[in-house]
Amino acid sequence: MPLRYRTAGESHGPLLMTLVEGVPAGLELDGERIAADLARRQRGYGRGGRMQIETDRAELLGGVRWGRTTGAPLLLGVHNRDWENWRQGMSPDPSGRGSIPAVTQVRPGHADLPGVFKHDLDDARDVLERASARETASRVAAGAVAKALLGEFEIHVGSFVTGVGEVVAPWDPDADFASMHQRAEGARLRMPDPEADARAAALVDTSRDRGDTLGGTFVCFAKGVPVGLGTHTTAEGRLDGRLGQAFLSIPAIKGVSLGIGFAGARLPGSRVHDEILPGGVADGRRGGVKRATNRAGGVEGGISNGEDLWVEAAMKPIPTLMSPLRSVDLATGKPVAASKERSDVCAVPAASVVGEAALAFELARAFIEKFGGDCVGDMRQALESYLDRINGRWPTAG
Ligand code: EPS
Repeated sequence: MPLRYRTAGESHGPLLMTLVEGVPAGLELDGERIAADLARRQRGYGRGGRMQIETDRAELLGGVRWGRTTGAPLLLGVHNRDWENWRQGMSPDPSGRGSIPAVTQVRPGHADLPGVFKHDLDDARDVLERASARETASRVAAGAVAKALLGEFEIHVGSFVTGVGEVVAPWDPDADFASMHQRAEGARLRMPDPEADARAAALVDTSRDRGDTLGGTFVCFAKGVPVGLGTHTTAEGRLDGRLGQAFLSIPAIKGVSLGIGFAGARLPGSRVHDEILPGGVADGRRGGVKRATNRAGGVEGGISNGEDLWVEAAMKPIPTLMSPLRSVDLATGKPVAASKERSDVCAVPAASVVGEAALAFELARAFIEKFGGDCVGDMRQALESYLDRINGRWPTAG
């Protein structure tokens, strides 16, 4: 069965639900690990008041018994504490109608305007509640399950922020990603370089004072990915295309590159492609060869090539501005300032944690396609026999 997830629930509704199908049986699932990732998503300098209200935890409501998955669909629920303040405004019961004003002064950059037209609504709250990046808590919960599965096979996912607004930290694509991630964990904006992190924090302060918001860029990576996930044979099976969809479906993500991406388009082939050298790594996941560089980001022809997989994504600034842009009131047709409500100044650090979830989930999906997904033990055997084959075929030359 393919691995997939579905989410439901509104930003200010009672809870966010995540249904994950296709999780193999026999996976030890630690609720604390899921909670830790949910907490990481809540952090970062520039987050708004909502993060003071919430302490996100995922309740395991199905598919896990005595700490282990059973092979049944997983059901996870993240309760919204803020629901207490929205019982009337977000009530499913008609008695709540009119208890809060309709949102009609639609924000440029948010789903408000196209969503109202598409669904024939007269209150953009019916759109924004679901378009809100709050939904990414559900994705992080699903991603934490995927990370637990990948962790069984020594595949580890991490991230770091490479830019916040105009503060861009130079970084080397051949750097040790794990140590970049480690440094990001303790940084205010998840930038591994302390000097850049401090400048980014100062920029967040200035933007807040101006009633403005900031976007940025971040890298997500996976170490230990075996050669051979994804396929060159079909459009929908290509791993790079799938990662593109996974990242671009995260709210506010406007760009994604596999490896050096756009920069590679401006260089000759001799400075882009990663030369193949004899001699694999100790864990033998790339078949007795190694690369001089990793500009491709670990994917060639839609297939993982055994190098670290890495993706850089671009997040636009949050569309809710405290000094609002011009808009039109959909109730009157008159020009107005766009609506404003509690929001973040910058959520790039949070987006990098959501990106980890996107990467982990897509990799876990591709991993299950290749190695089966009924139970962890069968997958382990399938992986071992595959690694024996590729390492036998391509003898390690030292
Ligand atoms: C978010 C929760 C939201 C915002 C933010 C992300 O909470 P509230 O709307 O109650 O303040 O902080 O949402 C947006 C930026 C957006 O555009 O919707 C979260 O949990 O990540």
